[in-house]
Amino acid sequence: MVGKEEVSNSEGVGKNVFITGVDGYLGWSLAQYLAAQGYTISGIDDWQRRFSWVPSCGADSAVPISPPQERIQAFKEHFGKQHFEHVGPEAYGNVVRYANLCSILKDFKPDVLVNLAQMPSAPFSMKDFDHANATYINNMGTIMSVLWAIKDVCPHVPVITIGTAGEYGTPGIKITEGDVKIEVDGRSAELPFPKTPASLYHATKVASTVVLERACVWWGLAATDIMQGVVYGVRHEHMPDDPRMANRMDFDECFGTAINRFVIQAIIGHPLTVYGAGTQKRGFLPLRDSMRCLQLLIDNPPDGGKVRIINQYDQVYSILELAEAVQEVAREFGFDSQIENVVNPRWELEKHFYEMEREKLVQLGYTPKGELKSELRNMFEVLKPHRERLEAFRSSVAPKTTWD
Ligand code: USQ
Repeated sequence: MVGKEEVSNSEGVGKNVFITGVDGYLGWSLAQYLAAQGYTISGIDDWQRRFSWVPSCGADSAVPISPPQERIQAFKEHFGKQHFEHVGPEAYGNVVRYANLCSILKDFKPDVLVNLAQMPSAPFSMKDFDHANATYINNMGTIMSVLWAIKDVCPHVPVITIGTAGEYGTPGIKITEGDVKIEVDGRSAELPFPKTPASLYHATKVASTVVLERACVWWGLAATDIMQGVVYGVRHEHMPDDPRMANRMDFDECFGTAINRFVIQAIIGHPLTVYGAGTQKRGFLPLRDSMRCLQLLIDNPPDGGKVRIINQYDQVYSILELAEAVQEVAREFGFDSQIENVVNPRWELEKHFYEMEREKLVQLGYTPKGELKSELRNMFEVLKPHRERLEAFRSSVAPKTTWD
């Protein structure tokens, strides 16, 4: 058991961190990352990803994850006094969430709130009206509940929300971190960086950014909005070696993201599905870096009254470069994988300029390492033993959702 006293000398030790979406890919990972270093965690989740969204795509997590109650039990065994408040599927609905959230926040008295409760898939959001509408209602409803609950219960508590680097699209100019400074009639002025979101899902993030920015101005909230790149990986160094604590990792066409999908495709002998020419570029970061960055932002809250925009990624890669790196590492593990340039199902530029400022996290202590191949090796080590299980979900891997 990891005791609270014996762990880290982080500035955050003793902080109460409340996580919405605590059962998800980032949420469950963050809960463990922080608890192992002495933070006290509480969280909430309505389990839609686990019981509804991913199963509706005919898929499941690549690594089996334990039922919620077993997870919570294991968490308590490993980390002691930290606790969870889960909201079950019967509590869907924003009003209920708001009321629940208010009473939980009054009870838990957080020092920081991290909002990860989002439907995070671009293809899922572009399937049809019902999926688009469900995405909109969920993602906007969550940010609404979180901001109003913070305002009404604990307005001095900093809030961190996960936006996405996909809010920017590929604008053809350097993406800055925060406002664009311009000159109007000889005076300097600031405009929000222009956004051209890549999907309806990404558009809900743009809308959330607008609402968050206004909440800071209207109510003086202290908020951080993270424009995060694509996260990959399955573990970090603070996860106990206990299958009950395993983190989910998706690989289906909707909830799997590029690198995670390529690794599973290599393991099950499916061609690596590079969309179009694969020359499109994005910022990527390993799961452990995402956690480290979140910790730095939790430990260093901004002043109230103005939203802090953070660009969060490790390195920029083209999709083809990534597929080739996965192919190379797969060979070390005995998999001979093929790359297939499939017709791009998305509305996106394939040839474009891409440069994104990332200064604020580095100033806070983040060191981007660009250790793609060693992270890939970790992934193959963890995921290779699940090959047989993964085969069963093969039909969920190929892209089917198109933007038109
Ligand atoms: N791609 C492929 N083959 C695949 C899957 C994806 O070539 O099998 C390409 C896509 O066309 C796209 C890129 O990889 O150009 C990234 O796609 P993705 O599915 O890995 O990620 P995306 O839909 O952009 O969204 C994900 C997360 C989101 C996060 C965002 C950061 O779901 O929450 O914030 O990555 S960013 O990509 O910068 O928008």
